[in-house]
Amino acid sequence: MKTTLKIDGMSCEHCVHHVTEALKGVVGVSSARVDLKSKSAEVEHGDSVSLDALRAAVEEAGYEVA
Ligand SMILES: [Cu+2]
Repeated sequence: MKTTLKIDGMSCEHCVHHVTEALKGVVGVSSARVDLKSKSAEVEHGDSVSLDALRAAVEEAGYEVA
C-alpha cells in the first residue's frame, strides 16, 4: 500500500531525515520518501499499518501531519 502524508513543521534536511527515520521505524513500513519542498511523505507499507500509526510516528518525532 502507498500513503501520502502532508507534513507540517519541517524546515531543513535534518527534519527530512528525522521524519524519514520515524516513518521507517513503524513496523510494516518498507520505504519512506520525504520531500521538503512539497512538505510531503510517500510511504510504502503493508496492510497492517494504519494512518494513525504513521501519524503518531511523525508526531512523536516532533512534526505534524496536516
Ligand atoms: Cu530541520
